[in-house]
Amino acid sequence: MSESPITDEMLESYRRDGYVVARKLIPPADLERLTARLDGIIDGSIPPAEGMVVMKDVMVAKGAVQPRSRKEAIAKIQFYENDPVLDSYTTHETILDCVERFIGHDVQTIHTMLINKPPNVQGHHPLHQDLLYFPFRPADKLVASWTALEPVTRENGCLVVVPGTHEGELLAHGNPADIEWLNGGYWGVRDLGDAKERRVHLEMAPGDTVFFHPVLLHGSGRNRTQGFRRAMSAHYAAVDVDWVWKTDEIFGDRKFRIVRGERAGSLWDGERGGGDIDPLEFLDIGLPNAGP
Ligand SMILES: O=C(O)CCC(=O)C(=O)O
Repeated sequence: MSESPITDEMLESYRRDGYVVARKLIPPADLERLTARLDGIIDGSIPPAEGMVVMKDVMVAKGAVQPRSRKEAIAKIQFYENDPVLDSYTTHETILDCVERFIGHDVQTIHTMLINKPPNVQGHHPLHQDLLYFPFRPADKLVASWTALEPVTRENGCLVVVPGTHEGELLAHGNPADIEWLNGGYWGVRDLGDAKERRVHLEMAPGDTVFFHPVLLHGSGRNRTQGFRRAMSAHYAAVDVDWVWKTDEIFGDRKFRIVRGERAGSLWDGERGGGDIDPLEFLDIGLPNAGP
């Protein structure tokens, strides 16, 4: 069996810090295929696959910024799993070899996303915890992969992480003060304590991939350049996780695909809903039944 790209040392650092960066994990030829496909979807020459959500930046949508191209207008693509080229990232053998090291051999994918941070918009992502968005537990059986498609720097809004925060609890999130200029769902942790002072900026080269725990506090800065900051991500969970939210209404019939292990190729068939947790308990944005 070939050696995993995640060495024992890297695994130890993931367990200690809640994240680890694997340098040059995705080869240039694969990155080129992914970015060409993304370019085509963004410029409109490739129609979005079924279920794919191509989102404008909110400042563009509200007319506060005039984009000079379609590429400058689009902030994010969610749910790319029905696009075979983009989805080759989710099922990339090298990514899955890494994911296995963090959460075990039987793996399902639970979310897919691409972020195209254009210039001239607010576009930062407040410090948050991804567990807010997922009904599965235990948290240790979830992991995100996030790959730089081009150079990612402090100037263009790299990811920031707060090492060790994955040892904590899921915290209350809310709207940041500038929510008017941030896209829907960009919630931030309400009480950050000294987390901001402990931030680490993850500058990355194309193909570098960070794996992080769903309780890790992380976010990203504004793109202060006139270029783009594009990254691709997927979230994974072990197959034997439990659904702990009371409801299954938020995700409806979203399909959770098993991509590695004995049942690869089938869908997660655990019971949805009926847990103890109301996801809105952690989201104080004035929604009905959010908060106390
Ligand atoms: O790519 C970014 O700028 C932020 C991504 C992020 O925070 C996330 O995937 O949870």
